[in-house]
Amino acid sequence: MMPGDISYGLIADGALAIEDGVIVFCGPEAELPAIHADWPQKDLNGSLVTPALIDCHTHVVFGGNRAREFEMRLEGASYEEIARAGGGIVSTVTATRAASEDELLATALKRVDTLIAEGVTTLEIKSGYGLDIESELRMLRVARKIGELRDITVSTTYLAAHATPAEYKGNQQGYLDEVVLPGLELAHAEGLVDVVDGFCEGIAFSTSEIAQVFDKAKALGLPVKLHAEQLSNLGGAALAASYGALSADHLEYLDEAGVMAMAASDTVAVLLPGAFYTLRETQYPPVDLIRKHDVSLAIATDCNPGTSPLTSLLLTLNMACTLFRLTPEEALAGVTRNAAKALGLDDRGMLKQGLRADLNIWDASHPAELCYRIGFNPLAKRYFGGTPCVQ
Ligand code: DI6
Ligand code: FE
Repeated sequence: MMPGDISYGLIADGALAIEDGVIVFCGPEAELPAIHADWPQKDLNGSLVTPALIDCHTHVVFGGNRAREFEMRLEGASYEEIARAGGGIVSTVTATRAASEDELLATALKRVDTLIAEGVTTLEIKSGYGLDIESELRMLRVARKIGELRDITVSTTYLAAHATPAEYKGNQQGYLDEVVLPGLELAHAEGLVDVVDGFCEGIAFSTSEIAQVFDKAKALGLPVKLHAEQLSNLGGAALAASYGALSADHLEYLDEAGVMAMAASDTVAVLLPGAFYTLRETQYPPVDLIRKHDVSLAIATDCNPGTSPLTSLLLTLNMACTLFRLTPEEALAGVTRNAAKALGLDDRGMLKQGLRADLNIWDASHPAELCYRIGFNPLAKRYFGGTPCVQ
C-alpha cells in the first residue's frame, strides 16, 4: 500500500460466501469457515469486488426531451427564466401526459439499461412529470414495471409537488388540494409509493406548502425526502429534517443551520453533480460543513430531461470528485451504503454478512479506478441477490 493510502475497507485476499441471495461470509480467505469448503466456488483472480451501485435520485420516466431548452440556455436564457416562461418541467409534463404507458416504459428502459450496464442494482424513480392524478399514477406504474422487468430493485417516489401545471397557474393551493394530496392517497392505496418527495424552491413550492404534503405522508405512514436549497435557500432542508426525512437533495445553497438540522435527524445529504454541471452552477454544496457535522453523503445521477440528462453513475462518481472535491472513498460510499440509507434500505449497500448479495466484479484492482476514468466502463459482472445477471 502506498503512503497515505485510504483503506476503503478493502480486503486484500478476500472471500465471499453467498446463500439464498444473502452474504453469509465476507472477509479474508484465510478466515473462510470450514463449512464453506465444499461449496461450489468461483475464483475471481484478484478482481475488485464492491457492493453493487445504488442510484438514489432519478427521474428516468418521462416523455420527450429538452434539447431545445439546452440550446436556449446556450443562447443565454437561465433555467429559471425558461421555467417561468412555461418551458422547463412543464414542457416535459406535456410530453409525458401525451405518452402511453408502453411508450414511457420503452424510453425509460433505455435509460435504465444504461445504468444497469454500469452495475446499478437499486434505482430510485420519481413521478413528477404527470402533475394530474392519472398521469402521476401512470408514471409510478411504469416505475414498478421496470422493477419487474429487470434484475433491479426500484424504489418509487411520489413527486406530484414538483411544479404547478398550467391549468392551476396562480392557484397552487388548488393544485395541492385537488391533485397532490388526493393523488398521494390513491397512489398509496395502489401500493405505488415508497417515499414522498417535493421540490421546495421559488419556482416550485414553499416550505408551508411542502409541509402540507409531508403531513399527509406522515398520516399515511410514508417516509419523506426533499429537493431543497438547489437554486436558493428557503430552509427546505431544515423542514425536511423536522419530519425526519430520509434525505435532502441538491443542497448547493444549504447553510450551516440546515446542515446541523440534518445532522440532528440523521438525514442523508444527496449531492447531484450532473445538475450542478448542466446548469453551470457556481454555488458549491457545503461539503466541508457536511463533513464537519458528520452528515452522511450520497450522490446520484438525478437523471432527468432538464437539468441532468445523465445516465452514468460512474461519470457521476468522477464529477463528484472533480467538481465537489469528494474523495473517491466518499463518492463510492455515496453510491453504495449512504445511497441505501437515503432510500431507507438497510439490507444492502455493503459487503457484509446478512446483507443482500448485490455486488459487482470489476476489471479493476483499486476502488479509485471507478472514480477516475471518464467514459469507460470496467464492469465485468453484476450480481443481483446472489444471481449473476446477463446484463
Ligand atoms: N430539480 C431538478 O434538478 C429537477 N427537478 C427538480 O426538482 C429538474 C427537473 C426538470 O427540469 O425537468
Ligand atoms: Fe431531482
